[in-house]
Amino acid sequence: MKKVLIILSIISSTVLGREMHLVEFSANSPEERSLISNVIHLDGMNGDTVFSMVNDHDLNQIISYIPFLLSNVTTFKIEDNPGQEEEYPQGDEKYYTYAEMVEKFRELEKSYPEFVRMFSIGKSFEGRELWALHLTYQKVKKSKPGILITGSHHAREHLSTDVPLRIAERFIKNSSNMNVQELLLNRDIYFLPMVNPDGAMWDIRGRNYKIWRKNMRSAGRAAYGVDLNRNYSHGWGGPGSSDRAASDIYRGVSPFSEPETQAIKKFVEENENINVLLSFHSFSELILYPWGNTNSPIPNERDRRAYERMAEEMSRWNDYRPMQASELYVASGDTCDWAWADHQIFCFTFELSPQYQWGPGGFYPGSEAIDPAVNDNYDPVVYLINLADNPYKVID
Ligand code: 0X9
Ligand code: ZN
Repeated sequence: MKKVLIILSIISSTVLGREMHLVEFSANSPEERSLISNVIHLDGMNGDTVFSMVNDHDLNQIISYIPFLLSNVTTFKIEDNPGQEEEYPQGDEKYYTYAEMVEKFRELEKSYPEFVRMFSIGKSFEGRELWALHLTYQKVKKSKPGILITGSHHAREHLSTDVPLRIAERFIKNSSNMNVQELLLNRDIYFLPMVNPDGAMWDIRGRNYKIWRKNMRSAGRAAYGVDLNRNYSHGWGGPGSSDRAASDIYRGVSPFSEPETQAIKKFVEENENINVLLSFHSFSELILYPWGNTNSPIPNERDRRAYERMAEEMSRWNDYRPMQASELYVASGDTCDWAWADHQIFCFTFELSPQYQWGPGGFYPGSEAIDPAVNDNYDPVVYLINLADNPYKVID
């Protein structure tokens, strides 16, 4: 019996009793940042200092491979999970849990049946439905250009669920507005606010944040998780991703090895009308576009001009900084590299607010961060919905 208990506590300690380390580096060039992002994932930067919250495994990797860039380490104890309650910690209850999101979808579908439909694109690793909203007048049957807007590939980036969900809600409630009417008649608009519901709900379980990033794929009984934003196919396995399961940028055993990314792949393949994709993440206030896995720009000048113009226009509303994703750091297997390379879908990653916050707090900016982030990003989303018929119209 004792033996069983010891084994169980070892297994659970790999999931529960964790330490996370705030590591600081001095690195002022994209080259130096990419040296770091080859080993771990980066969370924020301020001038020539960058930082990341890493687990034990990743700290060891840093010490082995890039000790010369390391300037400081502060260790945080992640509290053990005291219960099963899937609710946000006190003060943050305004954020949508998975159950609340499903309820909200039901309510919107019921209130606006002519143009709101909820549907699932598949199931997560733990078996949760991956719920999406389809906004379009169902009775108008013609081919319509499509757009997909996603959130929470990464578990701890909860704001990236609330922003698309609340933007969808505002858009629906604005349906008497002429411009919104027009778009509901002429576009297929898809919102998928929680790509990684297992990870997101694990991150809040017991009302304790766990700074969890990946999905909940497990080896035996211990979750190690796959970084869903390293699991797409274009350039999979390249720089800025890891083949080690314990790494926070673990890419999985093969491209699309995860049910969550597989479901997105299948959905996009089945809906060839999707021309634009927006993937919400947090944080740093950035607008990122391909490529992310190489410093080379995308090859065609016309495409590049369209991307740059779109990013510039959107930054006027949200004041986020536009850049090629690899300029932040090089990372392989992300959503946008795949969407662009395999489907010629104009794809942006938005890193939401805050622009900068030292330590783990950037992922948990409190409920007061929700409304400003929704306000800042409503117009960029409507702009992209509009452009889905022909993104090149921004330069033609
Ligand atoms: O590293 C990521 O997956 C994204 N940042 S996050 O802090 N939300 O994890 C950025 C992905 C952008 N793509 C590349 N830099 N390749
Ligand atoms: Zn992210």
